[in-house]
Amino acid sequence: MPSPKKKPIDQKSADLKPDTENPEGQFMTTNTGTRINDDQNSLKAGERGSTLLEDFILREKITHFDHERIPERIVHARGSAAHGFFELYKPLGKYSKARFLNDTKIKTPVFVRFSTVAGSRGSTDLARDVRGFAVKFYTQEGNFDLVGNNMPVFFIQDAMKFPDLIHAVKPEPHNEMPQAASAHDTFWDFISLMPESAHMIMWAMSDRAIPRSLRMMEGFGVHTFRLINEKGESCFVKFHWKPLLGMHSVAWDEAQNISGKDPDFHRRDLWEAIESGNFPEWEFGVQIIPEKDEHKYEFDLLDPTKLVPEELVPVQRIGKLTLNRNPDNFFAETEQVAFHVGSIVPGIDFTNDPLLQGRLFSYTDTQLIRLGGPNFHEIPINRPVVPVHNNQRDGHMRQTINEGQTSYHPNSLGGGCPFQAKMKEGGFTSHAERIDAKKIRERSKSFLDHFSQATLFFNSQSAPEQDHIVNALSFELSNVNVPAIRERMLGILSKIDKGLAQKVSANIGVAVPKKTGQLNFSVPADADPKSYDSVIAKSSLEKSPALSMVNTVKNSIKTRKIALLVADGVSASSVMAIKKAVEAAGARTELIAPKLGAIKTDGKQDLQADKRLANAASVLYDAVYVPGGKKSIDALCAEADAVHFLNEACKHCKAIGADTDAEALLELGYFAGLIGKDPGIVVGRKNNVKTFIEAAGQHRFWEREKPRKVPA
Ligand code: HDE
Repeated sequence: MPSPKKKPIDQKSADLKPDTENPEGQFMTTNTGTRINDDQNSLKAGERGSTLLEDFILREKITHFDHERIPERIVHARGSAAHGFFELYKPLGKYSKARFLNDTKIKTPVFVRFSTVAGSRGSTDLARDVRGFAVKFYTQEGNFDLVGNNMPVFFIQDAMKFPDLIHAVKPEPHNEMPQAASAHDTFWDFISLMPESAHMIMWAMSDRAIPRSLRMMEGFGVHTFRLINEKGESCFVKFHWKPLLGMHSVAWDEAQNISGKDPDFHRRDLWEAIESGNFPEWEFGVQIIPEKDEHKYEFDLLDPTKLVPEELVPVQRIGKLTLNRNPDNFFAETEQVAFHVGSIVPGIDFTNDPLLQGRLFSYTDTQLIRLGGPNFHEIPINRPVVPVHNNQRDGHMRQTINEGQTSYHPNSLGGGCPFQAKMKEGGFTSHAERIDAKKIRERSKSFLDHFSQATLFFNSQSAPEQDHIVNALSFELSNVNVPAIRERMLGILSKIDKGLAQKVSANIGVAVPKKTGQLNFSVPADADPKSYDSVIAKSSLEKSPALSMVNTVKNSIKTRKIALLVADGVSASSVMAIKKAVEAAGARTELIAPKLGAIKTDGKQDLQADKRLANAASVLYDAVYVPGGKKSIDALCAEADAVHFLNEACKHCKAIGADTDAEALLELGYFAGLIGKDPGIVVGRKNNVKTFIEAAGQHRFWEREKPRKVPA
C-alpha cells in the first residue's frame, strides 16, 4: 500500500502561526526560527569554563559571519546602484518589436549599477578610470540588460585580449600596487604595444574619466546591436544615455584630494541626491543605421574601438530613465546583482562584434564563481517580473520548489509543459543572418585603422580639455619606470597628433621615436601591413562637437553643493540671501565654520554649522561663497584652513563669491590678483548673489589654469 501523502510543512499555512512577533518589534531568532534568549554570551562550562561545542547559536552566528564575503567582481568591483524606472517617449515599432520600446504607457522598472573598472571593492570612487553604466530593465518580456560604460568605445577589439588588458591594469602581481590606478608600468607596457587602444586611451585620459558625479555622465552600449521589428527586419543600433544635468568633471588634482577626503564621494552623491528627491535622469538615445548602410562608413560598425559620430547619425532621444529609490541593502542588491549582455528580449539582437561575442560567454561564467552556483537568477534583485518556467533543476541554493513529475521536454506526463513559444507568441528567435565563411583566427582589415577616431576625438576637444589630456598622459607616463615604455607610447601618440606627442615628451624626459611598432596579430593576406605606420587613415570629419564636454548644460546649479564659510558674527541677512537664492536655483548650501554647534550672527537667531572647517574641504563642493559680517571675516582671516579652502577652490577653477565686506578674506588667497578680472570670482558687485549663481552654473573656469602661478 502506498503511504498516504504527507502534508508539506509550509510556514504560511494557516494552522502554523509564526511565533516571532512582539508588540515592540521582532524577537531575535536563529536562522531556523528559534528565539534567542542571550545574544551576549557563549555557552560555557561554568562561569569561567571553556566554551561548549554544543553552542549551536554561537556556531551558527560565527559560521554565517565567516562566509559574509563573496568574491568581488574581477572587474567593476567598486559600484553603487539605484532603482528606478524607464518611460518611453515614442514607440520604436518601425525598428523594434520589444514591448518596452513600443508602449508609452508602460513604466519599466530598472536597477542601475555604476562602477569603476580597475579598483577593488573598497577603492576610491575618484580613480581615473572608465565607469560602468549597467542597466537592468525588468520588462514584461523578461530582463534586458544594457551593460555599458560612460565611454562609447573600448580598449580592445577582440575578447581574446580582455584578460591581458585587465591583468595589465590591475595592481602589479608581485607587489599588489598600485590600487585603482592605471599610472604604472604594466598598463602602459600593454597599451604601448596595442595600437588599437589609441582611441579609448584618449577618452580614458580625458576629463570623462574623472566625473563630478555619476549623475553627470553619459552612458553608452558601446557595441553595435541590432533592432528587429515584427516583420523580422533588422537595423543596426547604438544605445546612448544622456544625463539631463549635463556632463561635468572634476580636476585631476581635485580627484586625488577627494580620494583622501571622501573616497565614497560618488556613492554618497548618488545616495544623497535620491534621498533628497533630486532623482537623477537620463534620456535614452538611439542611433539607427539601416542594414543597407552596414558598409557605408570609413570604420567598421562591428569594431568596438569606433563610435558613430552623432554628426553622421543623429541620436534620437526616445525615452527617459529616472532613478528614484536607493537600495534597501547594499549586499543583497548592489553586490548580488548579476548583469549579463545575454539577457535580451525579442526585438533586440546581437551583432558579430568580436568583443560582444566574447562577453556573451563571460557574464554567466563569472556569476558561477562569484555568486556560487547556477541559481543566481533566483536572487530577488535578479528575478524577472515575469514567471520563469523551464526544466532546469536543482543546484546550489535552489529556491524554487518545482512541483510535478516532469523536468524534461518533450513530455506527455506533464501535459507537454512548459511549451515553446512561437515567434508570434513572443518566443525569441535569433536574427537569421547569413553566414558562409572560413574559420580563421585573424583581425579583419576593416579593423586596422586605429588612429583616425583618436585624432577626431582629440581635435574635437576645447583647448583646456586638450591640456588636460596632455597633463593626464604626462602624469601617467611619469609613473612608468621603464623609459622604453614611455618612448613606445610617444610613438602611438605621434600617430594621433604630433603636437600632443611633443608636449607629453617635454614632460616625461624621452623623445618621440621616429619609427613606431609592429602589429602583433595576424591580418588577412591582402592587408599585410608591416607596422601600424602603414594603416593610418583619416576621418572625413574634422571635428565632432558632441565629443566635447564644453558643449554641455551650463545654465544650472541644480543639485549642486555650495559651501558657505562662516564664523561667529556673520551677517544673518547675507547668509539668508545666498541660501535663499541657491535653494531657489535647486542647489543646496552647507555652513562651514571653525567649530561645530551654534554660530552667533549679528541678529537674534543663531545658526547651526553643518561642517567643521577642519573636516570639510573645497574639493567636496561645487563652489564657495563667503557671506558678510566683519567679526566673522576677521575670525576666518585668522583660520589658515579658510584661506586654503579658497585657494583650492580657485586652483580647481570653481566659482568663488563674497559679500561686499567679505573681500578681505579673499585678498589673503594667492589669487587676490585675479579679483575683478576673473569672471568666476564674484566680489562686492551689485547683484553679486545672482552673478555668483550664474558663475557656479558654468561649473568651472578652466582658463584660470593658465596664468596660475602659485599652487594651492
Ligand atoms: Fe565587462 N565584465 N567584459 N565590459 N562589464 C564584467 O561581469 C567582460 C566589457 C561591464 O555592475 C564581469 O558580473 C569581458 C565592455 C560593466 O555588475 C565579467 C569583456 C563593456 C560591468 C566581464 C568585457 C563592459 C562588467 C565582471 C570583453 C562596456 C559591471 C563581473 C570581451 C560595454 C556590471 C560581472 C555590474 C562586468 C567580462 C568588456 C561593461 C568578468 C570578457 C566592452 C558595466 O563577466
